Amino acid sequence: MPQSKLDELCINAIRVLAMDAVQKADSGHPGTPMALAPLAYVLWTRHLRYNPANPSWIDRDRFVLSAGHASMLLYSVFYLTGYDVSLDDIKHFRQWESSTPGHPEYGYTPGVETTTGPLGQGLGNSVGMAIAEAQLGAMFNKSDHAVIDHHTYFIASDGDMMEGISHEASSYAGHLALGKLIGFYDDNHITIEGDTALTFGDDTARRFEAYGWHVQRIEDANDLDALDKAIVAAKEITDRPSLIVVRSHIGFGSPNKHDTAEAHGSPLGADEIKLTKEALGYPSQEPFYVAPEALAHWRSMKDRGAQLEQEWKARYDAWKRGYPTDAKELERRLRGDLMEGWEDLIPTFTAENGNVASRAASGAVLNSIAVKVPELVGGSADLASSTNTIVKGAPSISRDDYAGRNFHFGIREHGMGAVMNGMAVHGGFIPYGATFLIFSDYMRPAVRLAAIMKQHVIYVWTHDSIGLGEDGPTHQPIEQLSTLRAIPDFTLIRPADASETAEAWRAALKHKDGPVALVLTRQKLGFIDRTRNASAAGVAKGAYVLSDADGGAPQVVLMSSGSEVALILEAQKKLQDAGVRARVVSMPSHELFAAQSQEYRDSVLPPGVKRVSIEAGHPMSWQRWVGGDGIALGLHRFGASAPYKELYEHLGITVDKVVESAKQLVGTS
Ligand SMILES: Cc1ncc(C[n+]2csc(CCOP(=O)(O)OP(=O)(O)O)c2C)c(N)n1
Repeated sequence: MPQSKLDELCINAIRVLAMDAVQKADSGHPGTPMALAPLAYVLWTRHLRYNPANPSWIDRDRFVLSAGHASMLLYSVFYLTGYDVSLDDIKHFRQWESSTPGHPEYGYTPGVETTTGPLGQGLGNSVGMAIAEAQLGAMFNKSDHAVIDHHTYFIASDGDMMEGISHEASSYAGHLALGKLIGFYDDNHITIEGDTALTFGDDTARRFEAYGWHVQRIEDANDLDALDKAIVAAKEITDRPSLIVVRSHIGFGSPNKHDTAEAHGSPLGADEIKLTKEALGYPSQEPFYVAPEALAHWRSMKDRGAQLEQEWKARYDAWKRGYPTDAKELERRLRGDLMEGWEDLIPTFTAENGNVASRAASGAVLNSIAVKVPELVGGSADLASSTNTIVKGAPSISRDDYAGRNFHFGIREHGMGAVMNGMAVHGGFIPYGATFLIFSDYMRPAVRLAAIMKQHVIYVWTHDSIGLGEDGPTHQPIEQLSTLRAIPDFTLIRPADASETAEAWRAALKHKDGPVALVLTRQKLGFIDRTRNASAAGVAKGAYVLSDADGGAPQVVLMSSGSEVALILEAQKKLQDAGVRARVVSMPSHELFAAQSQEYRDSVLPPGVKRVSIEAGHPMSWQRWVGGDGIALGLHRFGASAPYKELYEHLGITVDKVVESAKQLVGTS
């Protein structure tokens, strides 16, 4: 189909809005929206199934702008097609509390499916979305009804393709043969420092072919017909993901800035915008002008979208009538409600269980509750047997069985994190992903985004300290606990025994507005007798008095988490023998505790009573709780390769150190 005058006006409207918004904001990225305007036009007017009036329609196609800096491409399309994004919002691009932030942010702008900007993440999220679609489809569609049946599209730039995460996610997508995943690679040869020839010689098309993707090439990003045909072909390929490599020219239309790095991330300037509008033959120089006939055509997408959703709704209703139990279950999952009675399945641990590593207790809890939490799906980055994250007897997800709940993410921690985020924002799942705590570093950019988006994902991070022993300093986390605790809207729970581990899972599943990490031991932990100590239910409040001082108000508070709680229990006894009344506080989660009332916090940590904390990690995050006159014991050095009991002794994570510090504070040393 040749480009008509109307097509041209519609496409140039995107270019103009992008140029003008960036110019007004005096910052932003005009070049890529200008280059990709034709692709957006073809996609949003001919292919993408969406309803601007209902951005949360569950069976809509998903679109992810992995090159998040090109956000004006999205915002222009949202305004033009009639999402709840006004021209005024476009004029407030990048301003305080506007719905058009610098990079697309989940929850801020109707239509934005996920937060992007850190390059590569969006690509990873789209793989997760495509997995979620395939899983829900496999679980809920019937031979006569496809109620979950949509595509996931993404646009990736050179930067997305250079980032390592693109390898992890695309390799996994190829392996799973995600046939409804369709990506566009914006091959414009330009990054911030200049021509990609400076640094990037990959044959990206062949790279994706090697992953098992179907790949097409388009030589001219302005060729609507070629774009249209390629998308049609990509949709017809159902046994593999598709990549369409689109040769484009950044800043297209700008006489002096097209094909330059300058067009990437700065306003074109008033003079250049004038020249560009002239060169494009745009009917007006007025900023933010959209020709009425162009807007009318774009806005006809509202009717198209309403009709698409209506047709789907009719199919959905028929399915719901035929399969009411399935419908009830799908609707529950999409609402994010947990199934009634799931908590009854949380096991109770007793002295008979003996000493149990918290990773093993976690595996037992997961396996007990799994049947009543079917939306809890996940796995590990090739550490299933070490992290105890397999649901026994359940099938694994594969290209032949998308309904399998056990995931084998492969040794792709970063990709795993991004896939989990994509699944979570898609809806219908609480994804979990496991690895050693030390390798949380390998997935951290995705973890941070889960927190920014407040997504309900669960990390199972085991081998959580020098307590892992012989594997040595490369595997022993030191700074991880404290630095993870510094992530806003992130909850970390490090349980002290099997009972706290069960409560940690309860808290993790109930905490719906952000990611939760369960931080678990490799080594066995002693059984804490709950008939003599407080109930582990205190985990829900982040910290609780596990064992109070005998014979009067405490003179000192001892605090810890995880494996080191055993040390402070022991220290309490020794102090008592020495005539010092010590309270033992188990603090599995700083964040859950910080969220409690001042009254509760004071009841656990009485003001004026000095405090000692101990944790087999860097003590930075404990300073807040011990205060200026307390002592935070921990590690200021890397660990070492040795049996763990020896390491604790050599590195000073000992009962004696706690006793000594407490005595020092109380003034009896
Ligand atoms: C992980 C990450 N590193 C660095 C950046 C900063 N950055 C933004 S865009 C970009 C590269 C721009 O080149 P390209 O991806 O080709 O985008 P285009 O110029 O085509 O818009 C960089 C380095 C980022 N957003 N994310």
